[in-house]
Amino acid sequence: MNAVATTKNLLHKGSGLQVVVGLGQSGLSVAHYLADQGYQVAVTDAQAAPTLADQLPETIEVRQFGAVDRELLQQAARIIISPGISLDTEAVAAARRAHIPVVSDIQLFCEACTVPIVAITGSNAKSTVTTLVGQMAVDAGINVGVGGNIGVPALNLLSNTDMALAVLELSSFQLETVTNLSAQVATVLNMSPDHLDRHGDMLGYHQAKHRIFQGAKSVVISREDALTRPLVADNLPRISTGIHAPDKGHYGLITAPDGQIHLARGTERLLPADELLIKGRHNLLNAQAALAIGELAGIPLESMMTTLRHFSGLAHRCQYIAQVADIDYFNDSKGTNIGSTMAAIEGLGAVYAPKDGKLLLILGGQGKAQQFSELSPLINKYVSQVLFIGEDAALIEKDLRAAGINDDVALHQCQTLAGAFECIQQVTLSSLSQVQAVLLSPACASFDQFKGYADRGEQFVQRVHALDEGTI
Ligand code: UMA
Ligand code: ADP
Repeated sequence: MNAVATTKNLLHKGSGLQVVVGLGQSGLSVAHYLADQGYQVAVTDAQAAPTLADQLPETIEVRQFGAVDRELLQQAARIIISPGISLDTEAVAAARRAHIPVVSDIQLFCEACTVPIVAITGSNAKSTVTTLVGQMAVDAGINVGVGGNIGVPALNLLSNTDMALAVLELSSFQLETVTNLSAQVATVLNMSPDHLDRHGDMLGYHQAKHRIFQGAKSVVISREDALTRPLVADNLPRISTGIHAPDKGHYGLITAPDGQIHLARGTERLLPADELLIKGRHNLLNAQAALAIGELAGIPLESMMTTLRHFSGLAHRCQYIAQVADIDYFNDSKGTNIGSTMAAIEGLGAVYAPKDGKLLLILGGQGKAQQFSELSPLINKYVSQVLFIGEDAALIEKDLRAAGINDDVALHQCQTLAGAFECIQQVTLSSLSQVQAVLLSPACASFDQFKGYADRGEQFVQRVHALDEGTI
């Protein structure tokens, strides 16, 4: 289809032409939503034949595929951009220079949504906390919609006309084009480097994330995140979370005289950490965040505590799989950056250290140009065996050695997950290894050897079960 010939005759009717850029899940939801509202809609995508094209409403006739169509964008009254597409894409940048508004599906959602919105972002833990808050709402009898970056496009939630609360996981990509979200509760869970290729630097990444607070009616903030705190207006109702004992009305951790760590609200001990099914200090922070968000959204504490006691976490996130020959196995395949792997080592390391136990860590895959040396101090503290797999295995070992790895930490090049399991069988035969837990937390993308993080995690789990059954 010729872009110029097709688009030059378009008449801007009513609110004008709405151009959807990107035909993935969010683009498709936007196209349906706007067409249903009677808008004149056009769609463009860099792919020549996007697989979702046959799911577009028939009323959408202008479909410019094969490149993001500069000419079409220039005719737009408004551009709705997909999160995976950078604002710096040439055609989009030109439209912005021409003062054509560029928004995301989240902007359309928050303008249309009449029920309170809980908005959750952060570098890590978004899906875990979003799911937990959603489950807390369900268990409290609230008709809740859960969506956003977690996988269900936000606009699809609007089809539930009985929805009383919307819980959204939001990425920095979705937030960079959102104005005045006006969430009932907004939070930035934590910040560590990620997506710098899109945002330029940490400042740009922070700025995108912090848009979540625009117009917020209440906030949950982390006492560990010094950068977020000053950005939140003083007069907003707020609840904080953190690793230390909390002030009145806030959440934190209290260590009892017997050494047991408790989740706490003010001076009230809510639950011993041992009674949570999700393990690791980072998950204690996630539990606090969910409780604080739920409290500000009006969910009763007692009901939330019941949900929390039963929440076993999401697959592939520090997920306990099984105990085989007295060794616990954890699948943290979603640990795809250094920040998440540090949380996993620290969180699980602290569980086994008091029992003189060490971790066996499987690292590696596609390294995304990260500095793996940052992992060395935690490895020295909590890990006795590191097994490397994947494309960047040698590079990761080099980084770790350059930063200094203790002599009592053994490093093994295993190439594949199969190789890693052979190594596990040898290493764990020796009680000298001190290994009490095996942790797959690769700190890398998986696409060199797997279809994605889920495939990598599933293959790990299959091997653990095979080990248990004695079939490998
Ligand atoms: N496209 C272009 N030009 C480009 C890039 C992409 O035309 O330069 C087109 C592709 O050809 C494709 C479409 O855009 O047809 C894909 O759009 P998209 O990448 O925005 O993907 P969606 O299917 O719309 O999914 C998006 C989120 N994806 C991204 O942010 C990359 C999903 O998050 C989200 O679940 C979904 O919307 C519903 O809200 C995924 C994700 O990876 C899980 N998120 C990142 C993360 O978690 O780290 C941020
Ligand atoms: P996201 O949706 O932000 O990617 P997930 O809940 O899917 O977050 O978890 C992604 C990774 O981050 C997993 O490896 C998980 O174990 C780790 N993680 C979970 N909570 C935290 C936290 N509070 N701090 C750091 N890493 C975390």
